[in-house]
Amino acid sequence: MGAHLPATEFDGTAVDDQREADAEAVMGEPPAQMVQLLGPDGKLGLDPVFTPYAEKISPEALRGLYADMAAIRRFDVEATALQRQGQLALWVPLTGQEAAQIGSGRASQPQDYIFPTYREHGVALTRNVDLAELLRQFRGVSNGGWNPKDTNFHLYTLVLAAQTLHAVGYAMGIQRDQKLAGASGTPDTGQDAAVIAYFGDGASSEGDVHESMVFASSYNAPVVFFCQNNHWAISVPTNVQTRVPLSNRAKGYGFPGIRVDGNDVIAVHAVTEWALEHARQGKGPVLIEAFTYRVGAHTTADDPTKYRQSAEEDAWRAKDPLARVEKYLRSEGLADDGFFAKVKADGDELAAYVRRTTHDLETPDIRSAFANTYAEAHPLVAEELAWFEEYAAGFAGEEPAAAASGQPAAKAGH
Ligand SMILES: Cc1ncc(C[n+]2csc(CCOP(=O)(O)OP(=O)(O)O)c2C)c(N)n1
Ligand SMILES: [Mg+2]
Repeated sequence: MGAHLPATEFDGTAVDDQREADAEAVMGEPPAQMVQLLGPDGKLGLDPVFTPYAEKISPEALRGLYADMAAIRRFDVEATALQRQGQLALWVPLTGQEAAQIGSGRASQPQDYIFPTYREHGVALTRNVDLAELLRQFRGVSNGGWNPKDTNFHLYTLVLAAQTLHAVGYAMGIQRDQKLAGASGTPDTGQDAAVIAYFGDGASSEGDVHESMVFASSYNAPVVFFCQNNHWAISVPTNVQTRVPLSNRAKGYGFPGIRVDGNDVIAVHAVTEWALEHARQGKGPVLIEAFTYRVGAHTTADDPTKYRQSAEEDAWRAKDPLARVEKYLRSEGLADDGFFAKVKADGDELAAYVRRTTHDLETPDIRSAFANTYAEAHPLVAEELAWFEEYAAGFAGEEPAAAASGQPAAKAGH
């Protein structure tokens, strides 16, 4: 007797591969097919279901997808530098995942509602979130940073997978609004809205994901579960999270699961558009597993050299999501040097804007926390504010900043 589990979370990857193969053989499951249209060689392939969706992307839109990916990569470099210079408490890099995020975000419609994790900066860009606002939380000057009602892009959720439940609840709300609108005969402006719930390979092990998929399936909720399998949950590799391809899990809940090349922006866009359409038409949820890779560290507080090989990183760099679009655009004569130079200049301008704005972000008056605790005045909050005012008065005569905040400069960890 005795379970043959890896001795540590880093050990026994080969054992895990074998277990996955055994599990698939026992269940008669073929390995998940991966939808790929634009390969690392920059050549466009065909897919019976998704090519018609890819064909809807005009040359101009494809240049736009490239420009978005380049902009968010440049932003990522700038935010990492700002953290290293002490201007941000923490940064969560997205490099490597640009296609998964830009492709899916650009496939969404303005009326859709997006629930991100904490790494979806690329999706934020597609939803017109001001990227300087996005840094507020990472500077420790806000618990959120932007108003989700303006963009239908929810605040970042750091509690793994919690947002998948919120997303399904929201999707079920859309259904009920539609029903009410139908009964009263009033047009419902959000009628064809759908929801996307982002989560990671590690988060897929959380009970919240299971619960949200059961509810979504039972109620046929208009939600797309978008799992970015970036192969790592901090130091834990995906094959410890699951013995089968993550996309196969959808079968157990009774809805479609699709594995897509997460480094192929065309395929991601096509698959997400298909899935959102499916959800909008009342056909229920879809799980998309975007097969991608976190090229950088988990956060600026992490050192991946402690738990993974550089050869693995190099192999994934060769599948870079931007390089293949550049190859395609150039070989098809759809973009020239002037286009790529403009993209670079725009990226530098964005970086300069973000840097300037971050330096200008002021530490908020802590009294705003009391004001925003409840919608209406509350005696306990008033009592605590009075205590704080007395405490802050003890700093009278000191630096105004210290007196106003009554606390040392914020530090954050993750
Ligand atoms: C409920 C919960 N447990 C643990 C953590 C600590 N934690 C933060 S990120 C992370 C790994 C998440 O990995 P994954 O879901 O694959 O997303 P990725 O960071 O790779 O994008 C962990 C364990 C947390 N934030 N929330
Ligand atoms: Mg991960």
